[in-house]
Amino acid sequence: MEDCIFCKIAKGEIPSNKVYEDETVLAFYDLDPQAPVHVLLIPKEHIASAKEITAENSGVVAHIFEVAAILAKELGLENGFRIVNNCGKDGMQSVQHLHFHMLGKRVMGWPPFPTAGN
Ligand code: DGP
Repeated sequence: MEDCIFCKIAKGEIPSNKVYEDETVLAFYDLDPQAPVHVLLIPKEHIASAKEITAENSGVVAHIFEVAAILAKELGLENGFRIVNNCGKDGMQSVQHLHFHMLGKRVMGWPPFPTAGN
């Protein structure tokens, strides 16, 4: 999709520090890491958010989790990791292209939750 930063990264139009790539999935380091290991996993196909996952496109989500398991071995996350998806405005999603944060080597309390205000 035009003007989508992660589509541009998927096409190689914007550089990224890649850790995994195949025909449908790309994984690269987050430029604003919130953990000692912070990788983003994205479908190359433009899916705007988790709200747009359907029976037709959900296969790539399963594949993303297979890739996460591969990366866990490669990146030394044998003690575990967190997978986080922020969806929509209330979910504090800032890039409108489906992505999963993979956080390793211990981080607690991210993402921050807004206070209820009451
Ligand atoms: P979210 O808030 O869940 O939409 O997270 C978007 C993440 O994307 C955020 O942690 C920063 C990261 N990010 C944004 N632009 C770029 C970029 O151009 N390159 C890389 N590597 N990461 C980016």
